[in-house]
Amino acid sequence: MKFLSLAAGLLSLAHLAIAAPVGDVDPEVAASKRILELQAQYQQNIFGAIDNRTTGCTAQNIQRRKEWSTLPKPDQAAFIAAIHCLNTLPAKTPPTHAPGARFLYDDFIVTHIDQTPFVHASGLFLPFHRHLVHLFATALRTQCAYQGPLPYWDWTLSYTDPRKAAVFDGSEHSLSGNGAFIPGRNATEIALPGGFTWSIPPATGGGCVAHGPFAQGRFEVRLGPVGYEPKGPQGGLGYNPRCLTRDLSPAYSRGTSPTAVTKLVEGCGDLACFVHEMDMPGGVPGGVHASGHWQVGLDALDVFASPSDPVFWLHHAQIDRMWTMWQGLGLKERTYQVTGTATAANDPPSDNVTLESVMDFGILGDARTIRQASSSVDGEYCYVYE
Ligand SMILES: *[C@@H]1O[C@H](CO)[C@@H](O)[C@H](O)[C@H]1NC(C)=O
Ligand SMILES: *[C@@H]1O[C@H](CO)[C@@H](O)[C@H](O)[C@H]1NC(C)=O
Ligand SMILES: *[C@@H]1O[C@H](CO)[C@@H](O)[C@H](O)[C@H]1NC(C)=O
Ligand SMILES: [Cu+2]
Repeated sequence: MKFLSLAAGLLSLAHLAIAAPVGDVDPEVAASKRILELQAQYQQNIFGAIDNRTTGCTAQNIQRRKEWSTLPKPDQAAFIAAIHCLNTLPAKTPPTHAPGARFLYDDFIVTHIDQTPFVHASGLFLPFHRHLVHLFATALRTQCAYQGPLPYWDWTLSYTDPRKAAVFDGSEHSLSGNGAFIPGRNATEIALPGGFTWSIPPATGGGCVAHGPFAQGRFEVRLGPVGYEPKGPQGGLGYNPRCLTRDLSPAYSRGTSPTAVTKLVEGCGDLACFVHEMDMPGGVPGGVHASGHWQVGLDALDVFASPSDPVFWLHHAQIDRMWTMWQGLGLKERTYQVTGTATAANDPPSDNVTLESVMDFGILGDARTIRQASSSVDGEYCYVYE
């Protein structure tokens, strides 16, 4: 691991030297441009692979996932309405397992809580979350008649301050904005996979989300917290109704800068580097995955129950976009790579994963192997990021 991170560091230094020539080119501006080029190359490779197909996933039927701000306004409204809809249909989770699960939306949180010890900081992280996002997208469509593209949140666009993100502008066409500012709060000590804790200092909010579709009174969080105090009853599976809270943090949004993305997507030649760079760049917790959660704050900080905040789905679509782009820049060699073990931070120790390693989705659906979740166009998935 040490050797890998050193190698990754050297690679990324080499990259910076090329991307920031003598002069005053802002490396973040250069990296933003580079991401567009990488995105175009990835798309070209994907369409090159499926162009001649007449069955399965074809250039005609492929679903296009879009950045929130480019989603047409009626689709934004329909997406928000579909999330509210999932919060009115009855849960399938038996009350004996999770007495706090009342609605279909909660089923997703329960599976995420139950699987957290296996699917974070492990070889199952990327494939598990890809399939979870797919199941969520499928539920929006089949249970709640959402017809539009699945949105993602490109946090590089607002890396200087998440309060500038379209997804958080607080309007009826956003996922609501910041939590109300509460002065004098303490840091939140969060439990990370593998028995680590991490201290998240207070930022610009801290209270209930006050405006928009998920404001207090219009949206309820019921499960958790599991990953910080005060914890919810019954290991976070009990009934703990409360408002959605956020604490948007410009300190942590720096972790999702354009250069963080080019380092990850362009700087890594194998999946071991990619996963390490995504979660522990330089051996320190952080990276674009954690920084996406930490810049939102509070409910989103809970490694177990973070799907409570609807932005979870857009963040994880963006994480999946990173993996999909990386795979798409080397489809043949990269699509079916695996790395890591099947437990968080390998605690307790477990075997290295293989393509046949199985992931459990609880009440949401049948188990899947890593192989089944590896390609965005060869198996049951058929989507491209625009
Ligand atoms: C698709 O078909 C064209 C025309 O027949 C051919 O030139 C090209 O090599 C094919 N591409 C793939 C990926 O099979
Ligand atoms: C902050 O933490 C201290 C020490 O644990 C505690 O005494 C204090 O009440 C806390 N303040 C708030 C606002 O929770
Ligand atoms: C698991 O993978 C690591 C990293 O590739 C390797 O060093 C180790 O030998 C593997 N363990 C087993 C039991 O195969
Ligand atoms: Cu997760």
